Amino acid sequence: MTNAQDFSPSVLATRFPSGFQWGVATSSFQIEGAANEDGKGESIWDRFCARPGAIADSGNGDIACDHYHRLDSDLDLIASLGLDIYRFSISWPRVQPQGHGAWNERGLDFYERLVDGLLKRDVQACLTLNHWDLPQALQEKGGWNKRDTVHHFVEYAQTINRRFGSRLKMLTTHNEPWVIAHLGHEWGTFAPGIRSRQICMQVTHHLLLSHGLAVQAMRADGGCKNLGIVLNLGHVEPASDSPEDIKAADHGCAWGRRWYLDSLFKGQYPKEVIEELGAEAPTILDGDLKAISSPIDHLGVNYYTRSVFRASSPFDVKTSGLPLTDMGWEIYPRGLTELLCWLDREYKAPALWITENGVAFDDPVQDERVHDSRRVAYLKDHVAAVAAALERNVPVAGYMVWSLMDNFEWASGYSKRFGIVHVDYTTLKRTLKDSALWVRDLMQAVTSMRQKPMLVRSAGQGD
Ligand code: IFM
Repeated sequence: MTNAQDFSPSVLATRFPSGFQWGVATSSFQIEGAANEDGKGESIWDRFCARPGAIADSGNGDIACDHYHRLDSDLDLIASLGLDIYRFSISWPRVQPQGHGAWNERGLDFYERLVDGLLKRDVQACLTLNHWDLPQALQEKGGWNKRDTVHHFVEYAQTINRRFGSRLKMLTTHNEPWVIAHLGHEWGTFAPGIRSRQICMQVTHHLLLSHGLAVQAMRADGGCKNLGIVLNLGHVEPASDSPEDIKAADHGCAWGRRWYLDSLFKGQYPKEVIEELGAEAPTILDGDLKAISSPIDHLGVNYYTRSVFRASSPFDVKTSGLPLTDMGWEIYPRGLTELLCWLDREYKAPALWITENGVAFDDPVQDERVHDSRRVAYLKDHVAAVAAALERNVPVAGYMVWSLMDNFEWASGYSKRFGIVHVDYTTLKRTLKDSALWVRDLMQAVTSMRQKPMLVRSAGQGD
C-alpha cells in the first residue's frame, strides 16, 4: 500500500509502472534564438513580434535562450536531471525556409546534433513538427487558411520522418491546434494576428487534415512508430448544477475539446458547432474526416488548469478561492485526473501522454539558488493527479514538465517564467531551481524503483 497523501519522490515513484516515461518539454521559437542564422527563413512569429504592441515586453525570438548556440551544455543539463525523454520542436523555416522547395542542410544539421546528442546521453527524443512557427513565406500565400499549406506540411513531415523517424521515441504533428486557430486567427493575439472566425475555423480544419494526411504518409514510409498529436485540454465544469450552467459547459466542451477529439477519434465534427457556425463553417471535402481520424499511437495532453462555465456571465477565476499562477490560471490538480478519466471513457484513446504541465511563477536567484516552492508544490500535486488516473486504469504513458527553462512566453514575452531552470536574460546563465532538483530527486527514486522490478509491478497495478 502507498500513502496517497505522501508526495515525497520516493513514495510518488512507487505509484508509477517502471516503463512510465519522464521528461521535460520546450519548443523551437521559445528557446532557440539564432533567428537569422545559418540560412533560417522568417517565421510568422518573427514577423508578429515586430508588430508594435503585439508582445507585452516588446520581446522577440532573436536570441531567446540562445539554445541554438548552447546546445551541448543544454543537453548536458537535461541529462543531469536523469530524465528519460526530451520533447522539442523543429522550426520549419529553419529547415525549409520557404515552407516548400529547397531544404536548408545547416538547419537540419542542428537537429541532427540535437537528436544524436540526446541519444548519446541516453535520453529519448520526442519531436514536434509544428509548435506554431510556420514559415512566413507560406503565410504570404494564405498560411493555414489555404489547402496548399496542408500538402506542404505533409511533405515536410515525410522528409523529417524519413531522416529522423527511426531515432525518435515519438513524433507529433501539431502542438495545440486550438491555440493556432483561435488565438492566431480569431482573436489575433498570437501570430499571424488575424481576426476572423471564418478563417479560424478553416484553419482548424486544415491543421487537423494536415495531421491526418501526414500520419498516413509517415506511416506508409516507416520511420517513427509512435505518431500522434498534442492538444491543449483543460478540465471542463459548470459553475453550478443549474441546467443553464451545465448547457454552457457542454457548449464550451463542444467548441474547445470535442471539435478536436470527435474528429480525431470519431471522424466527425460536433453537429451543434457546425450548425452554430452556419456560413462560417469550414469547407470540408469528401474524405477529409476519414483522413483526420487515421489511427494514431498517442494523444498528447497539455494540462494547466480547468475551465468553468456559467450561462449568465463569464466565470471570474478570482472568485473561486483557488490559488492563481502568474498567468492568472487557477491551480486545480484534480482536474487532471478527471480529464484523463474522461478521455479514456469517451474516446478509448490510445496511450495518453502528459506532454506539458507546469506553472509560471517568478522567483529570484539568491546565492545561486531559486527557491520556487510554489512550483515544486504544483508539480507534486499534478504528478500525484496522474498517479490517481493510473490507479483508475487510465493508460497514461508519460509525463513531461513545461518547461525545461524559462523562455519566450508568446504574447507575454519574457515576463512569465515557466522553467524549472532559471534563465538570466542578460547573461543567459542557467540556474537550476528547486523544482529541477525535485525532478532530479524524483528520477533518482524512479531509477531505484526500476531496479526492484517486483515491487514496481505491484505498484503499477495500484496495490
Ligand atoms: O508556453 C506554452 C507552450 O508553448 C504551449 N502550451 C502552453 C505553454 C504555456 O502557456
